Amino acid sequence: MSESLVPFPAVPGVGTTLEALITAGTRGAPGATGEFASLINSIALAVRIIHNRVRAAGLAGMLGYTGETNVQGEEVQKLDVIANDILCAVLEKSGRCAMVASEELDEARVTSETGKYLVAFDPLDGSSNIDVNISIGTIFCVLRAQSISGHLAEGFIQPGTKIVAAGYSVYGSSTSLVLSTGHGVHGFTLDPGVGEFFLSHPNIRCPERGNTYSINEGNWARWDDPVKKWAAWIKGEDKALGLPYGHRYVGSLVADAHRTLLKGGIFAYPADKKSPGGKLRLLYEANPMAFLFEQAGGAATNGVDRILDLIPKGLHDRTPLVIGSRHDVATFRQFALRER
Ligand code: FDP
Repeated sequence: MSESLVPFPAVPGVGTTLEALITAGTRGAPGATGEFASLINSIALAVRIIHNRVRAAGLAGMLGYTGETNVQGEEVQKLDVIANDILCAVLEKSGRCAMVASEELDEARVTSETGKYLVAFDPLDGSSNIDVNISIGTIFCVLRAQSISGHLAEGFIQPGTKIVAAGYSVYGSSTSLVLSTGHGVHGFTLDPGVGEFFLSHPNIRCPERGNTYSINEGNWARWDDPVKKWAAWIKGEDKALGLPYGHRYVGSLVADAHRTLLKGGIFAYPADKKSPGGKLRLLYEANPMAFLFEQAGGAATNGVDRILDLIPKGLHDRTPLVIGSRHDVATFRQFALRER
């Protein structure tokens, strides 16, 4: 049995730190070496450092663009680079991570010859919200290091079903870290004075059905008919069906996903005429979120098919993404299938 497959203790107490829970969760597991716990604690350390930089960004000249564009052709913000460098440096120092893949790196990068794990991340999600002080975050997932045909980087090219842990942080009114190692989902809140993540949301469950939908309505003209029909339906008046749903859209995946995970409802970034393959990245945005939503009893599809079953072709593949309450994701799917 792998050390990552050990459940968290059943009744985590008040004042429980992330580090204590992770360590207790892996202690005593057959074959446990503490490497997985150490890796997760390193990611939490990187998140705490990024939190610190985000909080001071307006004062320390860290806002604005670098003048570069990333592999996706998007303008790179200074904080994107800072967050990426922090994660790479901390994971390299940990010695537990063989390779990293990042939104900000064209290719996967070797970080340790001996590491047992691969980590894919979006170091600072919601870049367009950085300069206007709206919630942003970090998204990551952990896979086992394996070389495919002698290429370690190919280990990233696996379906999301192979993920052993995933999480995201939100740098919002507080800084939270939501994490799953495959045994449910737990939320932690940073006490900035103490510098520790404390368990604040044990065993998060995404409600079976919600009353909020989250989508960039400004893309209406670019959507296919099924998406237009679904969007018209969900904001139509029908008391018996619980309609209309309210609309919320922050424009940072971490923030929109976090609200949807806790309160239920649906977040959708479908394919459209501008982004025919979808906008969000499969390996380090859609897959980690899909893993978390499924672990919390919710669902995640590309509109029709399960996200975690998709086989990536490259590190920076994009996909349409529909996540949320099972009922709401299933209803979206019915609209999508009707016109096939
Ligand atoms: P951003 O463009 O600000 O980097 O990761 C991409 C992302 O943000 C997500 O965080 C967010 O959900 C989405 O794109 C927002 O896209 P739109 O501005 O097109 O709505």
